[in-house]
This record gives sequence, structure tokens and C-alpha cells, in this order.
Amino acid sequence: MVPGGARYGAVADGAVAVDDGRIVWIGAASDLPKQPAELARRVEDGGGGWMTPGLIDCHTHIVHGGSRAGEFEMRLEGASYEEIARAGGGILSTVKATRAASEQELLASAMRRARRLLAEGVTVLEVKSGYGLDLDTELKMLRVARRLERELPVTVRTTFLGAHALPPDYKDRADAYIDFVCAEVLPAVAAEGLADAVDAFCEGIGFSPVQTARVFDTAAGLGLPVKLHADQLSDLGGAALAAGYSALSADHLEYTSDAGIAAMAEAGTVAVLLPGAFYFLREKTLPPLDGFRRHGVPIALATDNNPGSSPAVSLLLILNMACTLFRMTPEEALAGVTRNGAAALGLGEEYGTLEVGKRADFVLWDVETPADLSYRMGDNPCKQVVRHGKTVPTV
Ligand code: DI6
Ligand code: FE
Repeated sequence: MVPGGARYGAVADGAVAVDDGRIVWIGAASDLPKQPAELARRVEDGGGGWMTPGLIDCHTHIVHGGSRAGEFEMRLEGASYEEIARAGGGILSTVKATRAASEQELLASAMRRARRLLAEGVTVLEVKSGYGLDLDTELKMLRVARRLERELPVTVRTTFLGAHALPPDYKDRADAYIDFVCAEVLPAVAAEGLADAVDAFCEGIGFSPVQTARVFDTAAGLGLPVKLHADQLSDLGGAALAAGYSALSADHLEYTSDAGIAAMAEAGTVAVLLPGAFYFLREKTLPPLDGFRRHGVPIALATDNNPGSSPAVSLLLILNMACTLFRMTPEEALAGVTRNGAAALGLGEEYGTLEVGKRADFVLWDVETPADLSYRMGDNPCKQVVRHGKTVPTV
């Protein structure tokens, strides 16, 4: 019996064997057929720490230019997120800064933020485009996202989010912008192999369900899976729309209806909850946790790192917010950034749990119980991070 750990499928005094970057044996050390030194070329002692899978941040906009600290101040003086967006601030101010930034500048700022995540045991990171909204800048953002994987010890999955906001040059011509995304940008992104998935912002201040469906049809034609920013500020039926396209995930979901949840369950679409944005925008409507539980919809958690609604660079803080604000249990929260985070990226076969055959991505923690990961606000008890079988630096 593992103190505080029985509910986590925990193994006391466990051992893991790694070969060629994958887990080849895992279980109680007492079940090993021989002494570790007789079985392996190299043996490492975990020093009594807890081991979890590498953490997965399955929804970020970590590649972006500029800062929105000024907008943060405006909101504290009374302006709402939607008012700022409608006045040309918000997402569009980040679009301006991202267009103006060089690839090198975008890479440097994204690396600075990503390092903070990596220091807390993140080994898989999703990165979206969507602050370019023109062909060149969307491609630039995705190239930077791909470069992140070459510069840092992290697995990156990229998502094309061309339908994130309406660029100023298409003002009052949203359908024409969607035409452009579908006819030119998405095919160019796919031709360069720059996106692993396609996302859209289906919202009053984003795109309608009909426009979203057009983007999804184009993605399907190119063989790319979809995800959706759905039902964040209002219920436009986004969750059901995403499920209709067998989306990997529907994300945010504060306003999702029971019918939307049922459709997600049916399609196997993961619910990605983003408590950082809920907190930062001071939302009042909670995502329907009980509905997801009742229907058996897997729940993932992510930082949503972005300059407007969640400038968070700590996934552990997100675990705390999920427990405190959404009343998730620490066990649900941990599953949200491991097993279910992997599923939200279509990586469930390779990542997210400690199992034979999966990638040897794991973290050793200096904690008494896994609940400490959600409990200790602002702490970072990460002792060691192993990615693909190799210890990686975390600073
Ligand atoms: N929903 C969000 O919370 C982010 N994007 C989206 O579609 C916010 C992006 C921003 O404000 O820059
Ligand atoms: Fe987002």
C-alpha cells in the first residue's frame, strides 16, 4: 500500500527499465527477475521520490509577439475582454506584434516561456498558430513551433489556428477570410507539413459554427485531425460541432450543454479545460464537470499560455486552479496533464502513462503524495526529468 497513492495506480518501491528511449519493463522492484545491476548497463536510484509520466501541456499559444500587460491594466480599470477585442485591441494587438517580430525573436520569447514549463516536468507541448492571420506569419509561427522541438528537449505538436480572429484587412468580410484560409493558408501549411492538427475559435468574437465547419471540411480533405476552442464565452454548440468531426478535443467548454457533452462522449472527444483563462478573465460560469464525469468524457488540463487570457507558464499552478476553481480532484488533475493530455493530442499510444512500449518520459518529484503536485501553490518539487530515456536539463 502506498501512502496517499492507492488511488493513482501507484506502485510502491517501483522499478522501470528503459531501452532505446522506451519503457521495456515496469513494476515493483521485488518482482524484477534479477538484481538491477545484473539486468541493466546503468542503474539509477530514484531516491525515494514519486515518479509520474512526463507532463503534457496540450493547449498553448506559446509562440507570440509582444505583451498585453497594458490591456491587463485596462481591464483592471473596468474594460471587459470582449470590449477590448471589439476595439481592435486584444488578439489583434498580438497579431500586430507577431507580424512585426522576426522568427528569431519569436523563438527566443517562446523558448523563455517553454523553459519554465520544462522545469516543471513538461515533456510534451502543443503550440498553436493564430496570431499571424496572413499566409507568411502563420507559416512563420508554425516554423518557430517546429524549431522549439529542435532547440529544447520537448516533443512539440503543432496546431494551425488560422481561424482565431478576423484580421483588420478582412473587416466585415469573415466569409472571405475563411475562403482565404481554406483555399490558400491551410493547403500551404499542410504542404510544408507544419501542422499536426487544425483548430478554430468558434465564438461571437471569433467564427460561426458554419465558418468553423468549412475549416474542418478543408482539414478533413487534407487528412488533418481537428480540435476546437468551443463554448468559452457562450454556447454556440461548438462541442457538438467538434464531436461531429471526431475532434481530438474540444477546449474551454464553460458553456457546453448536456447535448454537447453526450456528443463528445459518443465521438471520444477529450474535454480540455483551461482554468488559467477562467481565472484570468474572472469567468463565473463553470465548465460542466459533473456532466463530463457522468458521460465518461476524459478531461485534460492545459495552460492555454497566451498573452490575452492566460499568461501562465506553470502547469502545476493550473493543477491547483483546476482543484480550487473547478473542484477537480488532484487525481483527476494529474490524469488531465498526463493520460488525457496525451489523448487530446492523439498521442495516447506513445505518451501519458508509464507502460511498457511507451516513450520513457517521466518525472521524479520530491513530494509526499501525488496530491502535493496540486496542493503546493507556487512550489516546484521537480527533481529530475527524463525524456526518451535520457535525463534532460530543466533550467
Ligand atoms: N481563446 C482564448 O482564451 C485565447 N484564444 C482563444 O481563442 C485568447 C487569445 C488572446 O486573447 O490573445
Ligand atoms: Fe486557447
